[in-house]
Amino acid sequence: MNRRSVLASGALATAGAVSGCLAMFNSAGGDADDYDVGMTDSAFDPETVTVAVGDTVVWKNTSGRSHTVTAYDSGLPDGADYFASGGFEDEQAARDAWKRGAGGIVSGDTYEHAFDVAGEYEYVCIPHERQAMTGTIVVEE
Ligand SMILES: [Cu+2]
Repeated sequence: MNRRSVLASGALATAGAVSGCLAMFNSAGGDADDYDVGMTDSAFDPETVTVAVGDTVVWKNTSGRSHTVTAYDSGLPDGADYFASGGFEDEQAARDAWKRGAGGIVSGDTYEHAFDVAGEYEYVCIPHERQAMTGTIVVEE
């Protein structure tokens, strides 16, 4: 089941009032929230999300800092597509781009990726790697 962000709609006006509840849900349940993974100053929230094959995961920068969503080359199931905010082909390209200031998700922005291969996906925020800002997406059949 695929799903689209509703950020562009009027839902944004009420998002602040209910944001305390949003993190409890993920896309697998088809809830009317507008993202699956939020971001604090130095963490993905929640760090682990479980979805079904074909689901789209939406990250939203709910902090005031810029972050990246950058998959580890070594953290993907066999046959899975690489993913990174900025649309880079691999981890090195994403890291090189970040040095030039590209690929970040600014405050309030979203990034999304559809997961078509089952397995576990490990990813990191490049600028906050030293603070262990990492996450896992578990994709189930
Ligand atoms: Cu970060």
